[in-house]
Amino acid sequence: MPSNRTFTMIKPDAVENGYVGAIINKINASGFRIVSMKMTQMSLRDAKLFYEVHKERPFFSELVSFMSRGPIVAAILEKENAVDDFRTLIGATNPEEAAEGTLRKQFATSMGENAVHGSDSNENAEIEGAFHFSVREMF
Ligand code: 3AN
Repeated sequence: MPSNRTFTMIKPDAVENGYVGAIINKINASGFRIVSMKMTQMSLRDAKLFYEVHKERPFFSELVSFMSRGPIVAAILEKENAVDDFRTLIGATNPEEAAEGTLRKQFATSMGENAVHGSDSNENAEIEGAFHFSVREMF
């Protein structure tokens, strides 16, 4: 995946709360082009694989059960400096520390249920995008 792309998921809490449209609007308004997008649900096994890097963290089992409890919206986004700019748009992991105007400030409820995922490096963006999309689903 080119380095001007990132991967995101609108997480189960935000889907349940009806925030999908508002989040996509804000992503578009912030200059990201949608390369790939779908609504899908991860199995527990999918979530464990996706978050394998966190498997030793104390919150791992809470994280994977949350991420597999309902549908998500997965997407690949394109923009210059996509990974860093998207991390800025989503805000800090803890919504109480997220800056005004960020997606987590507006839509997240807690550290665990924080509405939106954004890849933390170009390398992970590529791995995570390929986890959810085939090349035929990248436009
Ligand atoms: P970020 O998503 O901001 O990159 P990471 O990579 O540290 O944060 O954590 C991945 C995900 O794990 C977070 N989005 C959040 O859902 C969950 N998480 C992180 N820290 C905690 C925590 N202390 N308690 C519960 N869940 C957490």
